[in-house]
Amino acid sequence: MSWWSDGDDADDERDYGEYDESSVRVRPNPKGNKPRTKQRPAYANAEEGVVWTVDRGRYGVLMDAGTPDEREITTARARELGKKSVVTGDRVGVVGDTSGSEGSLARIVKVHERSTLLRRSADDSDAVERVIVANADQMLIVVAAADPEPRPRLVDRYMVAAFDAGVEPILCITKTDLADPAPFAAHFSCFDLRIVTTTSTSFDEVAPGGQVSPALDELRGVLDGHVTVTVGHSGVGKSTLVNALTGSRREVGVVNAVTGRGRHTSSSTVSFKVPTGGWIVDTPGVRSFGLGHVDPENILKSFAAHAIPAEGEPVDGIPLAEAHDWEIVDRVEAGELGDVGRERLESLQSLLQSKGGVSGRDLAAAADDARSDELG
Ligand SMILES: Nc1nc2c(ncn2[C@@H]2O[C@H](COP(=O)(O)OP(=O)(O)OP(=O)(O)O)[C@@H](O)[C@H]2O)c(=O)[nH]1
Ligand SMILES: [Mg+2]
Repeated sequence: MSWWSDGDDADDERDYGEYDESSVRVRPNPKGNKPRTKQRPAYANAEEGVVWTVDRGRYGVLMDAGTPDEREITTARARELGKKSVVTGDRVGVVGDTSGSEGSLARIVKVHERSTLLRRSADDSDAVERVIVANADQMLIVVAAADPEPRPRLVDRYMVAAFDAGVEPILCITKTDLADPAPFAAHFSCFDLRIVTTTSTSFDEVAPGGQVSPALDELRGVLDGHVTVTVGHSGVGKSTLVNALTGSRREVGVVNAVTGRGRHTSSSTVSFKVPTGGWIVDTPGVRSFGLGHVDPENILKSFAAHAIPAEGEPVDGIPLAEAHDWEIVDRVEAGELGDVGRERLESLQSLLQSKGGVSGRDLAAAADDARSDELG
């Protein structure tokens, strides 16, 4: 179940800098000759590739992507990388036998700076993070309209993780043949959040009536030009979706009729190229998605930044995105984002509480204090 244990210990961005090429240690040289830089020759010869999967200490790397020489090779991590983790999506420098021929094993000697890093922790009070994927710019939050039952608060969690990572969240509601997705989608109507829906017929390339499935077409449009990581509970249909979009053959599981839970069918994180453009990363479903590593201050800020006021002008003329945390609480309470906004705020406040950070009550008290300051 602990799919991340296939890879390396998660590290954080502080560690990251320590193993950067620029910080190769150069010993002082009393003779004043050129400094000794043991590793430089290896780095200079390194060829560039992208990690597409991590499996038990071996890293699948795609070389020369998009050229006639495109090939998948198997690599291991060079010792020089120290504790630095290598995760799916990493852009890496590779040396050794990069032919990809049977039995060949090359070495990753360099991990390039990441544009984004999506992580989670085991639980909200645990600051140790697990890295899920590097360099993704979109997160497809996959929930099923039914079987398993969707939970709005889990989507809130994913959105917070996405905002924290600098990744754009998109909600995908699958299995709309089993239930109407509209009531679930309505929970997020106060957000500037793109929502796509799919049914089992979305995956028959040609939908009944002879046209290419509009849902699949829309999804391809969403993915084109992006690296998109799927997240969601086991059994929601992530692998089904990835298979339909890319022609991959990821195993799909069944949802237990009694518990309504998936079987944790996928156990590794794998990227696939979408033939019409972009990359999609299939991840294993996890039971919890801890946010112990997220700065509590970012939680309400990202909420405000993506909120769409329910009606007209903001109550006090200042856009919610520019309001203080306590002001957001006040204004949502005043109905600026409707009932849906209040429900979302409550969810985020309980998230803050479970992180042991600022509680909703603290914020409400701050709002009261600020109000009485203003009054007198
Ligand atoms: N009715 C219906 N079933 C679907 C749909 N999409 C997927 N399924 C079924 O849902 C089950 C689980 O699908 P998977 O793709 O394995 O789910 P997953 O999210 O990859 O699950 P994990 O790998 O365990 O995280 C399979 O039996 C699929 O056939 C859909 O749109 N409608
Ligand atoms: Mg799967």
